[in-house]
Amino acid sequence: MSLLTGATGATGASSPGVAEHLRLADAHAAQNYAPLPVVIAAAKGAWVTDVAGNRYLDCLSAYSAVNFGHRNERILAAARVQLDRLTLTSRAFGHDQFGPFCAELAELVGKQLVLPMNTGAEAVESAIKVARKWGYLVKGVPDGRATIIVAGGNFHGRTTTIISFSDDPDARADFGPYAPGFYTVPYGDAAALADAIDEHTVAVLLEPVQGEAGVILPPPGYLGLVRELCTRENVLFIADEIQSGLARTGRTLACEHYGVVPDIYLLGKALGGGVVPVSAVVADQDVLGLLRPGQHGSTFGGNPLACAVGRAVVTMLSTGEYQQRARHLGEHLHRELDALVGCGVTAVRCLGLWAGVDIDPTLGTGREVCQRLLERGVLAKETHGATIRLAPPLVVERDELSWAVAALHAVLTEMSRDDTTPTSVFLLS
Ligand code: IF1
Repeated sequence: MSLLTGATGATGASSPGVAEHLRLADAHAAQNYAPLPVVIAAAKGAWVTDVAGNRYLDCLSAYSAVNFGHRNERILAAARVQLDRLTLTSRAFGHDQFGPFCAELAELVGKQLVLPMNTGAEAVESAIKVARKWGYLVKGVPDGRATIIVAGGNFHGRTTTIISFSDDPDARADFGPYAPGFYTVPYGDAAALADAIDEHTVAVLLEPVQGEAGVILPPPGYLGLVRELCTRENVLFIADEIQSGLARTGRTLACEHYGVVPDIYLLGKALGGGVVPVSAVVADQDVLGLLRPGQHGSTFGGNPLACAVGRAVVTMLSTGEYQQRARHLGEHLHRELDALVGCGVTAVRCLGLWAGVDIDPTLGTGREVCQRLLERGVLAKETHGATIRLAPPLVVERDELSWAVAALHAVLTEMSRDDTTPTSVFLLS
């Protein structure tokens, strides 16, 4: 079946116009990314089109910020209505989208209060501030002594505080002095966490599923033990669902898979529908109720356009249709990826429509695989080393997933032939 209409997956850099775009970006932008050589000009649903008219299946979704598909009609409609009414007031004044957005998001998540922010990192930073304040005002930790425990392999954003507790050398190097008050324990090790908690610990901050680490799923029972430890030791459990949340894993929140309710949820990315930055800290009165006027804020946090888009996202999530799609299509994706184990793939981790695929490092790097996938019309991004993450928009179709996995199989077979070490061609059974 030809899934593709129009040209597909040419080597982007050679197409007319692409080279000029890449030259301008190289000449005038800070080089804090090394993007694949593709210049996207349009998108709809799960597909993007580059400046030369080549189409690609998006298997990154802007790191799960485009869960509902590029230019989702319901989200765009909500944005267009709001654009024609009111876009920004600051929170010095109220506006008619704010209360409804907070009420609807709180209900979706099952908490009482919402602190709307913009980026994921802002939500993480806001949660760190609120957890520390809770530690001093409620738990009785001596002022300035609050500590927060994080997991090795974490990714929570790029601010100077957040990279202070990153163990990724690229994210951390040369950005000191580093913020104090954070301790790192191995992800998945509840005993290490129990040993690390002391009278100054105010919170444990975890991704329920570690995205950038390679879609690392928690060991059975781990998150339940984290919940028990936090409850027993009077410590806040903060779940960073900025990448894992909002239907990506087949549930509204990844924590649901593990029967765990954290004290604080962090949301972002897809909360903005792939249109505007929207993030939020969501918790109950006993935590977020501690904030008083003047103690925290943001020019754009909770702005009318963001709230209108966020309301459309919450409404779409309230039916469960996207969660169901992610579950059912994710089962299909998982089955198809599992068939590649032993054919250039060494391991697959999958939860909903979110997969970490470990490539045999003797074949090449994740980056090389993604470069070759690009040439076959599939956009994907490596995490680290030889691991690629697949996170297509949840509107993707079953046969498109099969087509993308077939492209991965073809790439791995091609790389095995290119490889100097003698390996058999990967024939699917
Ligand atoms: C980049 C990674 C992913 C996140 C979680 C907070 C944030 C993120 C679990 C901060 C953001 C983004 C940031 C972007 C690429 C991407 C990323 F590769 F960096 F690590 F997804 F895995 N918590 N992740 O995943 O949210 O401030 O960006 O809105 O910085 O390169 P943000």
